[in-house]
Amino acid sequence: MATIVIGDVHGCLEELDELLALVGAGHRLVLLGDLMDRGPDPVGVVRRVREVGAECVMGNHDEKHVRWARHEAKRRTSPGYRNPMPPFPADRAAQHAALGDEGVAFLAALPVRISLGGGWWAVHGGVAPRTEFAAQKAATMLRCRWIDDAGAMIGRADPPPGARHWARAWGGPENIVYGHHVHDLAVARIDRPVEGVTCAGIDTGCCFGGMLTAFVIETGEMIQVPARRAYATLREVNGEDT
Ligand SMILES: [Mn+2]
Repeated sequence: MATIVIGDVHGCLEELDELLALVGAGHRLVLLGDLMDRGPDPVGVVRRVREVGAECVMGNHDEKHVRWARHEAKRRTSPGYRNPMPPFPADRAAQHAALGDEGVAFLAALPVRISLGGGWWAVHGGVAPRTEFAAQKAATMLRCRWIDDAGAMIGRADPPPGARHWARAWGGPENIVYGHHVHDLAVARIDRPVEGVTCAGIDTGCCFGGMLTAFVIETGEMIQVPARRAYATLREVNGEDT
């Protein structure tokens, strides 16, 4: 039995099913979140993840559906309350409706980090390099991409000149596998920021026509399935956090 981590699925159910068939049964499966949005069947992806008994960390897109549901529930019980979030576009709203209360409850219960053994942890986005792993904030683990010279997360969409990706500065000792940031549409990114510490970025942009990537913790092997097609355009994706 291996521990196999799967990158951002974003509704790409056919590719997920192909990858699960390649991987085979009997392994510990951990998804990196962002099951929702962009691809054709996010609700089917949520169903499949539950069917196969996979674990999953929460992604920022999953969290957004949870937050939307909470605001809408409050609005229904308090007619004067206004949902402060920008409305979902029509396709996203339809996916949200199809998710239902039970699907929202499933997403709401997802942890923001999962221990994988062997000194490895899974998070969706990243960590702030000068903060110890146990003290990382949920918002950072959900969304971090770029950091400033002090090692703090840069919250803005477009990184200022000189910003670095957090994985190039993480001091460990934990090894971290993450999604969220598409470094490349084909090749997963491996950083070894300090001796003995590995960060593996395995979101290879399946929903943008790239690859769905699985990473085997024990061996470092990557198992990939190409996207059937591009379901969304990559424009600004690495700066878009909403
Ligand atoms: Mn994300």
